[in-house]
Amino acid sequence: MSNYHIKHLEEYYQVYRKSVRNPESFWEEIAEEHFMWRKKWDNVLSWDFSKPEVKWFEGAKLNITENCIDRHLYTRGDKTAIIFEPNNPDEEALHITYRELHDRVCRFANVLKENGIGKGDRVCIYLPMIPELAVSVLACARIGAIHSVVFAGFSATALATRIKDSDCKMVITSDGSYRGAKTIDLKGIVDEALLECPGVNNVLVAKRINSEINMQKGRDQWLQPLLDEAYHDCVPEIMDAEDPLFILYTSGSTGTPKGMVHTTGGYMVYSAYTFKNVFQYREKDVYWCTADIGWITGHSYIVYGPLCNGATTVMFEGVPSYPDFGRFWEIIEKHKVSQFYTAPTAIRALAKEGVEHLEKHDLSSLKVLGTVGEPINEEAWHWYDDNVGKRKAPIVDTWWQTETGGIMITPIAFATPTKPTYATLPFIGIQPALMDEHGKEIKGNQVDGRLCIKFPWPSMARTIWGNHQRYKDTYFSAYDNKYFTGDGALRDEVGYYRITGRVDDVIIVSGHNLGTAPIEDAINEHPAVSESAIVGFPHDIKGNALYGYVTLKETGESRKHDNLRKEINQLITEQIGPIAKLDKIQFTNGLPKTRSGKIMRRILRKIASNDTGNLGDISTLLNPECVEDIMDNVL
Ligand code: 6R9
Repeated sequence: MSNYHIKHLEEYYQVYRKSVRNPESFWEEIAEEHFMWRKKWDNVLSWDFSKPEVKWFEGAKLNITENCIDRHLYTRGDKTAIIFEPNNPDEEALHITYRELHDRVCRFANVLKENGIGKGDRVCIYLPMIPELAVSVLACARIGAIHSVVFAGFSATALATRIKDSDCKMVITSDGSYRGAKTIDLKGIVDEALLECPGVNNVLVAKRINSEINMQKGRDQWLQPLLDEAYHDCVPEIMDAEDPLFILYTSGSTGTPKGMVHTTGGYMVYSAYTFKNVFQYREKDVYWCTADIGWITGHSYIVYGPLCNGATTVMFEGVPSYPDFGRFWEIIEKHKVSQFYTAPTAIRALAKEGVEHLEKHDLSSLKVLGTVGEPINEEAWHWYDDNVGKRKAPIVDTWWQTETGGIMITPIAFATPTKPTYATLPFIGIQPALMDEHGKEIKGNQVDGRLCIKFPWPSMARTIWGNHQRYKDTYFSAYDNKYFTGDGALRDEVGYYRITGRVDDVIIVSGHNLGTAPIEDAINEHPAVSESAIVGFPHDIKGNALYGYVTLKETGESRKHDNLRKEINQLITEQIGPIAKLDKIQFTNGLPKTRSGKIMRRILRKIASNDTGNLGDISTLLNPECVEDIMDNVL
């Protein structure tokens, strides 16, 4: 029985049973057979969810970039590792072989070292989807520096918060970025962020758009001349399996973003093993994940998972709508993509444009389709299946999180029969549980509850940077001895899971997790605003859009509401980024509150979604009278 390339459902069940009956020997076998270690582990797993503390492959020594690059050099040196497809289709795509990738990563690693970066230092990467992004991530890993990639759509304030939280010494950025027909002044954003970050004394700048930018003497350096000068080989730093590999921030329901810390050995094993099995990657395949490396999907399934398997992975700089809505299909045809992994929000946006764009392109290379980021609605699922996969390519609806590091509940392509809107079965080694509100596990099928995981898996985040207590409180305190995901789920009659969405105050807009608190904080900074509450409401393309209820300080505010709306969205854009802008802003005289003063978002959510048939008991509210007023003025 092969643990890789599981071929049918029965084999899945066999391997699954093996993986949960004896997780340690199962993962030990995978780790031994498929990876390169400088020293084997003393102990496969030790764990205690009450602390919480989890260690995989303790005592083992490795460097993940040797697994992603060096070990392929003999057998796949001339194979393309990364295909870079630029924003502008007239610019030539770049094919970077494994040998070239080795050269680029080593040079970059040497530049980092020459600039004082060493093992354990944090480096913030704020780059568009250009090759330097993947290369800088790997260069950090090569020398044991901890990368913290910040999505290049975040604002200066959001960037500064993240740089400061993990005390980054260096920022890697570019002069600017292309986004469809627009350019974005990334370096300007970095300059603004760094006004607040005295700890950063080194900025490396990649040239992408050739714009005039400010280079601060003694701090900023152009990257390319340094790379040209650098030596083309770099001995990898030998890391412990439990040494941190990266920090990646994710929004919480309250407070500041959480810097999830992922470690080296377990993350490598799990991201690589899931990649190969879920997508059934074969040697000649070209795999394309449309995510940005600024999100966990890009970390695990553009960079680490594919490269560890010696795959060819596509990096796309642009957007699905530029120069027109046929761009994705054009790229699939051009590079003969076999596995295509995208988000429901992109599928809905493309479906809205009709099928004429699709019909112009040959998509016959596609074997497997994937989705991730939010629940996929039935209509979008069928559109994807009928028009993109022509009902021949299985759809893997992969549920997972920044915190989980890798795919957790998913079909395995060709092995697991798919079912629209269902993420289907737990991946090998994953032990889900559905919990009721009293903290009891709900057994059996045809049930729903809150989704927890009962047993550690290799790529789980180990802590929140600088705040282990928050890690414990957020994920391990709701239920005894279980990891709580924040999602609700149901289990159907055959044991398939369907994720029903967040049960906390995180709202997923176009696949981006947004916490309500930071957005409300931004709004409340407007001098005219007294209080605000944000909820999600269904949106055709984005999945959810944001609806804000805002109360103003003086009744009879003389300024025009439309101006206020603009100013509020401007504040949000400055503090978080344009992805968090509100679609609708309703000014109200009050917000419904419990007697303990908590805003009842549940009611506001129903009103915003036009679902006011059953608002539940509102008589216990502190101010039930405001509900009617809000309903009368709903937008
Ligand atoms: C990988 C990623 C995590 C949250 C997660 C859930 C939602 C992700 C999903 C899905 C339904 C899927 N989510 N995949 N919901 N079906 N296939 O997206 O990580 O950005 O941390 O988001 O996204 O709510 O809890 P992250």
